[in-house]
Amino acid sequence: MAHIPYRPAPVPAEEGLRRGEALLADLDGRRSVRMFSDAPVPRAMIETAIRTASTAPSGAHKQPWTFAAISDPALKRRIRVEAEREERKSYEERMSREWKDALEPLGTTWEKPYLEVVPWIVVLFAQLHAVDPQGERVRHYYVQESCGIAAGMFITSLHTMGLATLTHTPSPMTFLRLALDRPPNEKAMILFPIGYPAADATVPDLVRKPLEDVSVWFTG
Ligand code: IYR
Repeated sequence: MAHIPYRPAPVPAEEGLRRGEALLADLDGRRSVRMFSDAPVPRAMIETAIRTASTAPSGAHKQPWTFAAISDPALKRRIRVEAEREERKSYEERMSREWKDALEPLGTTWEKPYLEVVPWIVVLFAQLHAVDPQGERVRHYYVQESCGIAAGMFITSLHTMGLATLTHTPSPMTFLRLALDRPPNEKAMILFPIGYPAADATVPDLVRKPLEDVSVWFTG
């Protein structure tokens, strides 16, 4: 592949820090939301968030992701019914006492009414490998890492547009591949309900770990 010059406009450190602090303040205000408004969200905003996510770095630049965007009410209903069927089994039979205790402060249950309230659901599928036009398997690398980074950038984009979401992982998620008719090389990784938060939405009063608890420094 040809290499081309990369000359982003220089940012003086002071200005850079100011920008970083502004982004931090904005992202620190982001919360995972489970209470949504049914107010419509323009398709262009979902497209922008997907295009933003797709700028993420990825192993060997394979961009091993597919974002499935759903606004069809019948499909949202099906996803809710099937997600709740799995979640109910998880909460009642599969999750350990320790796991349920860890979730208790968040107040989550197997019920997911928001899956039908939101104007959009986006499912992030990780492409475990690709298939070329001759039907040959093409390897993908660091698929989980690449998709994880893309997911973070997707969430950041939604937040900056004033939208709310939740990283929802109904488990197992195989029903999503079937419901959305995706090929066997794609594995559902995260389901994002997307919309504006409900006017009376509440979120758990959680606290983020301070810098000292999330970093170690080696400065010589
Ligand atoms: N997937 C379930 C359970 C759940 C698990 C974790 I870890 C969370 O942080 C939140 C929920 C659910 O969506 O309810």
